[in-house]
Amino acid sequence: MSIVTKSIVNADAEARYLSQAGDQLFQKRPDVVSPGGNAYGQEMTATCLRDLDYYLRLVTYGVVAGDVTPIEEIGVVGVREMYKSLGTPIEAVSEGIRGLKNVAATLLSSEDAAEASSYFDYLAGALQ
Ligand SMILES: CCC1=C(C)/C(=C/C2=NC(=C\c3[nH]c(/C=C4\NC(=O)[C@H](C)[C@H]4CC)c(C)c3CCC(=O)O)/C(CCC(=O)O)=C2C)NC1=O
Repeated sequence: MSIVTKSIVNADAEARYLSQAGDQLFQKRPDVVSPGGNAYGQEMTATCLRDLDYYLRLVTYGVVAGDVTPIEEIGVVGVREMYKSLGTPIEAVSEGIRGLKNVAATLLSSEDAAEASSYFDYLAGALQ
């Protein structure tokens, strides 16, 4: 468990999580980074990746707790309304979380990836 957490939050790995998950997301949803899209422009794209970073960290809290409660309380409750008010397509946030999960599968051992994947799945499901 502690190893999963360590490998997820390791600073080098963190940058890889974000750039790879971002690439996957923007390939699948080019609209969000196109003119008029919610993550259009350098600053908004960075804010979008920051949100994915928050969620990556939240997944590690879940893994540490062995429970989805921290993820639910910090990252799910009220978030639908928040994203709606920001004009952020929540299903694209969910897609970004699936991207993080894909990257986790490439960076972690299969055992650790399997453990983390249930938390990514919970979060992606709760947000879509
Ligand atoms: C840990 C709990 C937590 C969450 C989840 C959180 C999210 C969060 N995302 C925000 C903005 C934002 N979030 C996004 C994200 C995206 N836009 C897209 O199209 C993509 C699909 C997506 C990236 C995956 C963007 C672009 C903004 C800026 C929107 C704006 O300012 O108009 C804001 C508004 C304030 C700010 O800009 O910081 C919050 C509070 N804050 C928190 O404390």
